[in-house]
Amino acid sequence: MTQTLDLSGSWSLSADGQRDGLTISLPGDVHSALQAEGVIPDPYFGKNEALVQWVAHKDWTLTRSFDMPMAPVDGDWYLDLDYVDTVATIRINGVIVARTDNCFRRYRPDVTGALKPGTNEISVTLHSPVAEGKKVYDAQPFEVPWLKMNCPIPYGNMLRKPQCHFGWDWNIALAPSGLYGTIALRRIETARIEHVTVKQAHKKDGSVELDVAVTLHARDAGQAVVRFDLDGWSLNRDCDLPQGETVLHHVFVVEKPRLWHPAGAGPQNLYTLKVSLDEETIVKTIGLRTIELVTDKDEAGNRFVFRVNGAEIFCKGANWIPADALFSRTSREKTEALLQSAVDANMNMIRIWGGGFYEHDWFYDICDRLGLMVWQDFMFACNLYPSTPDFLDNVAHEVEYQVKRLGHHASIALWCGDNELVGALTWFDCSKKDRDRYLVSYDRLNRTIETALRKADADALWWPSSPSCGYLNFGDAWHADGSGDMHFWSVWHENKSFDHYRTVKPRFCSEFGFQSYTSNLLISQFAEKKDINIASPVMEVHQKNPGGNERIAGTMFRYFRFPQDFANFVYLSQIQQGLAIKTAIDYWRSLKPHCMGTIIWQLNDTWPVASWASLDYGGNWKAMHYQARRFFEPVTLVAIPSPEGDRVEMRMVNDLADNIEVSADFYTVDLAGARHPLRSAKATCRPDKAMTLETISASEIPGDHLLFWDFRTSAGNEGRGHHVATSYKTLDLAPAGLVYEAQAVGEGRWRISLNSAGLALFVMLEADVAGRFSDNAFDLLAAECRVITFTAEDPSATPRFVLRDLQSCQAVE
Ligand code: BMA
Repeated sequence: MTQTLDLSGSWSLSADGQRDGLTISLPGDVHSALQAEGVIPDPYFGKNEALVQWVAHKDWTLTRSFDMPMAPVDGDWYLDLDYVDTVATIRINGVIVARTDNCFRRYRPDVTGALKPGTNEISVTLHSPVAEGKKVYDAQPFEVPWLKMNCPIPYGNMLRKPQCHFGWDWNIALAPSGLYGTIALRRIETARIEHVTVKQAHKKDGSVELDVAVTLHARDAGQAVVRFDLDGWSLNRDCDLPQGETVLHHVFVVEKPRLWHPAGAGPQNLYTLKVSLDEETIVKTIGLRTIELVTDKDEAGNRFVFRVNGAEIFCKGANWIPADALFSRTSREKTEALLQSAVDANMNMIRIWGGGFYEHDWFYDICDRLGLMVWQDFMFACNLYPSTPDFLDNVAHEVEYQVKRLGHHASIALWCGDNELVGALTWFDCSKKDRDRYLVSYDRLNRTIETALRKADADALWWPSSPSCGYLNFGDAWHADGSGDMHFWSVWHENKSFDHYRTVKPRFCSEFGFQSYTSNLLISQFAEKKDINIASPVMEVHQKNPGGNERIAGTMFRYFRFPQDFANFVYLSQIQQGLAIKTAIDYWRSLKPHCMGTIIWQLNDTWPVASWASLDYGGNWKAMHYQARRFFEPVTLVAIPSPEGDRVEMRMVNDLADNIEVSADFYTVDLAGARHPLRSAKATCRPDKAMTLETISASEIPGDHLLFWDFRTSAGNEGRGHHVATSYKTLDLAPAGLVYEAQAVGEGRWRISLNSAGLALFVMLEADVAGRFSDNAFDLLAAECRVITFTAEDPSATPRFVLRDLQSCQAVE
């Protein structure tokens, strides 16, 4: 007998004043449907964002019919819904069966009474988020403002909906609506499975007890057989079910567990857990591991370290924002490619930032498989929020549902209360004037989240907010570096020099970033030739941080000679971004174990925009991502100049559990690209430590020379770095005589050999089609040759390449 009627697929779409016959494909969003129907232009192109603002001011009704397979309607039926964005009224045959107001909850209304034999009609009215937000706003007992600089569309903080939908300093403001998850009718035989949660207890003898808890919901009392299966090891449990919810436990004992490890620390072993009842089967992948957040006191304050399977892990990663501003443009494959890029650049953690979504189940499955630890924020960001009883009740349900849904994932490392809500208390007049009220209001929300988390999973790791100096500590974690996690924004948002990264010693930096322009290839897809100018209105629409373009250009004046044209400006902005972030990461990694985490703001983009991302919208690597793969290598050698500028300390950084031998040749390079040897050094870096290999005195580096080093490690990697004592703009670089030859070596693959006659810094090849280079943004000295490959995304593409380096990008007479 049919148990499930999947209602995804084509629905009709209508709104007041719109023509008949529009359709939408579910799961999907309204804007994408309207674009596909030719009602609106591509919102990402040119200045179209402004032209599509009306969409968020309307109510959109989606309808379809379906046939009940039996007459009369037999048994009990419910509607299974998640990711409903957001305030919606759902009707079956004209009867209201559900009203939803939280995109982050699941809804399972009983609809038996509304169904009829034969053809039925279901409709979902997605109410205007602006109008619905305003209703909640008007009902607040006191002013609850949002950050207008980020969110040009108002009232987002009133709704449980991704906060970046209302605009952000990297996002297009569309306030989209849609249904992005399951929409299905299901029949309950005896009962349905509400949740499957898992607790793991690692015993002294090395075994693991896996306590599987199944929550069943029975509409009427009855009997059921529940089947548990762990990697083929299975058993059936007969049980009597009273009406309502019953929790059933089964404990598997895994005698010789194969443990799950974060990327770089060991294999990602996974077990498959299946729980079945009648025709319903829930499948979860389980990684066995212990995880702790170590916050012991020390001289500087309190540590902030993740310990996995007993080993302290230095977290290297980036912040994750939604995969796209519009859901219909996302796909599992595209998201997987972005996460794979994170791991390819030696990252082991992502932070799912609190202004987006709790991601789909499969997202975390990918993270489990890739060994990417997930720092999971609860979805609150940069605003003040209501603390009325109905709002808090809604939040408590959201937290309970999400923690029960996701808590079993080995990748989930931490649950964090919110993004920057403590800071937000200082951003508004009302909360500055009456901090008592707003702090208490904040604490009510924060306490609600913590309590609901603990109720759903007593063992989950909890951190109250990001950034936070610690539990019930409402200090300034943007500048205080002794305890907790830090968001260090002084270089970007306060216009401090790159050196300023070396004035703080974070315990764990969960946000720091520097913007660059998105690559020329993408710009050519949203801008016409006439708009190709750094200050054109189209480019300004594609820059959401007020003053962002000035900051990029102003920083260039500080460090570089100005680029000769727009395309080179884009290139140099990316090199500059990589340099800024490398300065921070090299220093903070060299401080380990004082600092134990560096999470870059941000990994990805939601649309083509100038931003802090290291990946372009669509997933191509910007210069910084190639650099990140190098500066995040498990073993590396970094240059830390002294504040006085009289010496450069060369520090070995080892994230591995073994002694690693590092050997390096130090030399200076003149502006013609010739090497002048200084000396060599070799030493062992102890497991999981940073140690000094050598100190080079500034007096050893002649004027107009750069310090260079080549290193090799017993871990099998090698690398090169350089240090410029002054700034790049002081160097009278000569044309490097750089040439390349590209040769097709198979479907969409190109072998490119590069030759340099002189000194070529930050050599970067660009293609006019999407794809990835085996390496990029590296240095070549006189008479050096390097071979790299390019793999095009579309194997039939015939790319054209452009080659740039620091000298060639600069303005000429
Ligand atoms: C942060 C984040 C985001 C923002 C970013 C860049 O602090 O939490 O809100 O996009 O800065 O300004």
